[in-house]
Amino acid sequence: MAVNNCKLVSLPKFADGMGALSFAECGSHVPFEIRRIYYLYDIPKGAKRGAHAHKCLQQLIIPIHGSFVIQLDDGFARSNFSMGCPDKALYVCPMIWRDMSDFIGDAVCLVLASELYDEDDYIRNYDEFLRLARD
Ligand code: T46
Repeated sequence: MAVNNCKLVSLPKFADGMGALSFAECGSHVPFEIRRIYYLYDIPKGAKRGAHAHKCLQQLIIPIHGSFVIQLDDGFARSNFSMGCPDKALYVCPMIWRDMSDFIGDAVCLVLASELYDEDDYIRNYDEFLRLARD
C-alpha cells in the first residue's frame, strides 16, 4: 500500500453562534465498517506516539482538539500531515508506518478503526516493516 492511498477526508461541519458539530458516517466518510474507537489524550509536551504499522487495520484519525503532526511512510515515500481541524480527518490504509509528534493545545486524537485490538496486527520493528513493505 502507498501513502497515496491515505488521504485527508473533509467531514461535514455545522457551525453557528452556539458552536460547531461535525460527524462521520460509514460509506460517506469512513471507507470501512467501524469495529472499534479509541482516543489519545493527556499527551505530554514532546511525546512521540505511533512508531509502528498495521498489517490489516484501516483507521480514520480525527483531531478532536489541539493539533499534532503525523508522518506516514510506505517504505518508499513519506508524507507529513498537520492535523488541527476537527472537520479534517486522515484515512490511513494498512501497511503504513506512522509517527506522531508535536502534540500541542491539549491535543485529543480520536481514531475510528476497522478491527478490534490485535497486537499480532502490529509491526513495531522498522526494519521488519521495510522488508515486508518492499516485498
Ligand atoms: C495509531 C495511533 C493514532 C489497547 O489495549 N487497545 C487499543 O485499542 C489500543 C489502540 C491500544 N491498546 C494498548 C496497547 C498498548 O499497550 O494501549 C497501549 C498503547 O497502544 P499503542 O502503542 O498502539 O499506542 P499509540 O498511541 O502509539 O498508537 C495508536 C494506534 O495503535 C495506532 O495505530 O495510528 O494510535
